[in-house]
Amino acid sequence: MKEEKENNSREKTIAGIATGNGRAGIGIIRISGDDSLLIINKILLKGKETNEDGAASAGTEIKKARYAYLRKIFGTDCIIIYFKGPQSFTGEDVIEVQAIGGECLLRKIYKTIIDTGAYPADRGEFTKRAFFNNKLSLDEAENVMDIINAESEIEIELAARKNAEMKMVNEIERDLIECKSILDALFDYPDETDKENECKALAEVKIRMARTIKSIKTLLSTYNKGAIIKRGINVAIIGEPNVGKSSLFNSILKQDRSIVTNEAGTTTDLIKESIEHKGIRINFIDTAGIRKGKGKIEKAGIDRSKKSVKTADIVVFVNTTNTICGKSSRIVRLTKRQKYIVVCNKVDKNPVFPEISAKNNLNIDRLLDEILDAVIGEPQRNDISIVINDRHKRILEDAKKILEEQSGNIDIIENKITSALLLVGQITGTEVTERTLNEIFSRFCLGK
Ligand SMILES: Nc1nc2c(ncn2[C@@H]2O[C@H](COP(=O)(O)OP(=O)(O)OP(=O)(O)O)[C@@H](O)[C@H]2O)c(=O)[nH]1
Ligand SMILES: [Mg+2]
Repeated sequence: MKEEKENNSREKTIAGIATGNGRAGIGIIRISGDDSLLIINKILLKGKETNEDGAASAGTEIKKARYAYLRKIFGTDCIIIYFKGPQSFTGEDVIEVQAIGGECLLRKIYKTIIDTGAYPADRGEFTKRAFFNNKLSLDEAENVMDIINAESEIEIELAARKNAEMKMVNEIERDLIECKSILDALFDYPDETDKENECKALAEVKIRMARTIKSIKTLLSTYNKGAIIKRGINVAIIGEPNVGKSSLFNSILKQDRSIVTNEAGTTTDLIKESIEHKGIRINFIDTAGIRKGKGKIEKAGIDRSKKSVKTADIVVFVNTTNTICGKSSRIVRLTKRQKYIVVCNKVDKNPVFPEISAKNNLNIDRLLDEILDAVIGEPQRNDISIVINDRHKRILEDAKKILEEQSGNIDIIENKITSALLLVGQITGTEVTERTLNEIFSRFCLGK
């Protein structure tokens, strides 16, 4: 790894637009590497010498680190800050140019920087350099990406609580290292090892391995919940025609999204929209009312309704009475392997069943709370301290598989522990390979 670090093309100075695409008040272009200062000053001085409208800037060079310099580039005000390495994000000399956040302007400044000697940064290259220069650990680098990609508040909270996961993984690594040294002592000093000592050592190793497997299982069990939180909870709204599915959908979204009429069979296709409730994304699907469909279009729509039940995390079954019989019980049967909530709509017409009125927005928030409770569980939701990502899941599954394989032979146990350690090191950063780094950093966007 050390060699890799040295062979890495770190001596190249790189540049990238660090802020997102689209229009914004400000945008930031970042330059990192030994030539950062030289490149920005060339651009600024070029304007001064020629006094042309090209890359024009009046004023002096950038000299002092951590000062905000107001300069003009292409006639627009920019604030330029120089971070002298290693006191910078990447650990190298960094220049940040804060400009007006127009895409065209940012690209024009970026292009000038490249033309003046910088190389376009690869995906995640700034963060990768920060990792190589020990500014970030591997999990902190992954965290940066999780926060960049977060789509709901809860994902940000989860990223902030990542150290709880790392604490557990570090304990696993420590246990495995301890196992390895116990076994190595047996190999290194065979003369001093009698049968009794060997049995004692093996028993200690087995206790630690069992503890490791238990911790791995605990970590793996957090994955599903985390995956649901990341992509949002998928909810299919189903029921007979005209019970008010689309009205409920619109009421939840607080917008007139689906067509609502008093004719049965109004909705013929799936309509999907998401909301955020208590920081968690919920993806709702309005569906065609289920009955013996009349025309081709309605039948195809009903097929889609049925399929959407299968992919949902929970189904909201809309009814207009609180008794489920006949046709409605057939629909409920569709959800037999699924979690479902029955809601009784149109209670404004029939106040005997105090449930939902899509028309009057009655109890909509209660329904949303019930969805969160049923899929994630209210107490757990406040207590989700660890959620592992895809990469960690794959590694831990492999490690668990290796450790769980039965074998009494010391050589094989030692091999298993070594393999498990190599895997766990891909999370903690002690055993990082080029492939791991590429996998992590290629998921970043450009400029990060
Ligand atoms: N009184 C009352 N009427 C409602 C309520 N919710 C929906 N409706 C009416 O019921 C009728 C059918 O509503 P939709 O939302 O189109 O019903 P749907 O289940 O989507 O119907 P399809 O798309 O045909 O399956 C409309 O006339 C709505 O105004 C409610 O809570 N109270
Ligand atoms: Mg409808």
